[in-house]
Amino acid sequence: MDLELAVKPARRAGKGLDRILTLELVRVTERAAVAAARLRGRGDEKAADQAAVDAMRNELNRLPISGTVVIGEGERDEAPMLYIGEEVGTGSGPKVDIALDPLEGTTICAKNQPNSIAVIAIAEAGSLLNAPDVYMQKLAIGPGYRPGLIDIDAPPAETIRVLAREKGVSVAEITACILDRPRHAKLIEEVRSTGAAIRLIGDGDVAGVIHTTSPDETGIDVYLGIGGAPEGVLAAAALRCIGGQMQGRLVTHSEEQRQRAARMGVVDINRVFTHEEMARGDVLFAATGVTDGNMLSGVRFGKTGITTDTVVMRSSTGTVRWIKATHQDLEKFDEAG
Ligand code: VTB
Ligand code: MG
Ligand code: MG
Repeated sequence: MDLELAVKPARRAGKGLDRILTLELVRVTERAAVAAARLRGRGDEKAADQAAVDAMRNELNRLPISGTVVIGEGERDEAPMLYIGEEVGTGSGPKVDIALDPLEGTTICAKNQPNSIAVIAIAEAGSLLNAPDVYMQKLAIGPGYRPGLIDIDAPPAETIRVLAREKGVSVAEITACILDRPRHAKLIEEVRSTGAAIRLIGDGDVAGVIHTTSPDETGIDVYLGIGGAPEGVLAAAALRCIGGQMQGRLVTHSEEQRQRAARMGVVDINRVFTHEEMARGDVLFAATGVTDGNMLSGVRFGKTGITTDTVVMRSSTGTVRWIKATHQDLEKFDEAG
C-alpha cells in the first residue's frame, strides 16, 4: 500500500491529544514562570512558590480540557491549590492527566541560581504514573544510544564506563549530574573513581534529567541519584518527547509511604519503571525558565515588555519547539483569573 495513504488517516484522525493544546500549554508555564520570577532572588521560597501555583492554576482553568492533577502540590490538606486529584480546565474538553510543578527548584529561585523552571505535562487520562510524594532513584541518558543501554541496578561506575564506550570518548570526558546531598556521598565517590566529572546541583533534577538530552549544549551526559518521585514523572514525560532513556524506582522510608504508593497503584514497590512506563500514550510537556539555566533563559523584565523562554514538546510527533516570547500586554500577568 502507498505509504502516504497508510500513514495519513491516523494523523488526520488526530490520534492522541489535540495538538492545539501544545501551544496552549506554553501560556500556562509562561504565566507561572513570570509570577515566580517577580519574587526571584528574594530569599522567600514560599512566596515564589505560591505565586507560581496561583498563576498556573488560573491559566490552567482556561484550557479546554477536563483535567485531573495526578502529580501536583501534595495532597488536598497540605496544598491549598493544585493538589493531587484537583480537577482543572474548563471541563469541556478531553479527559487528561496532568503532572505539574509550578516552581521546580523553589530554593534555586529564592537564591536566583541556575535552572529553576515552571513545568507541566499532560497525557491522556490514565497514562501518567501516579507517584506519591516520596523519593525516586533515577538514571537517565540522552537520545542516540542503543535501547536497553542503561540499567539502574548496575554499579554506577559500570554505567559510566559503558556510556563512555558507546559515546566513543574516554571516561574522563563524561560528566554526570547528581543532586548535592549527603545521601549521595557513596554514589559521588563511585562515579569519581572512574575519572568522570560530576556536576553537583543544589536542586532541580527535572532540568538535570532533561540536560542529558543535549550534552553538547549542557555538558551533561548522564543523570544519577535519588530525587523527588513527582519530579521523576515530569522528567520521564519530557524524555518521552525529546528522546533518551530513563529508569526510576520509588524509594520509600516507611510502611505508611509504601501503603500510600500501593493505594496510588504502585503495588510492587521495587518495580523499575522506564520513562515509557511512567508517561504513556501521547504526552505534551512544557517548561519555562524562571532563573537562567543551561537550556532555558530566565524571565527578563524589560523596559517595554517581559521576555520568556519556553520549551514545548509532543511525544506522538517528537516535535520540540523553543519559544522565546516577548509580552507587551503586561496586564495579563496581573489578572487574578
Ligand atoms: C529534587 C529536586 C527538587 O527536591 O527532586 C529534590 O529536583 C529531592 O528532595 O528541586 P530533597 O530536597 O529532599 O533531596 C527538590 O529539591 C524540590 O522539589
Ligand atoms: Mg513545587
Ligand atoms: Mg519540585
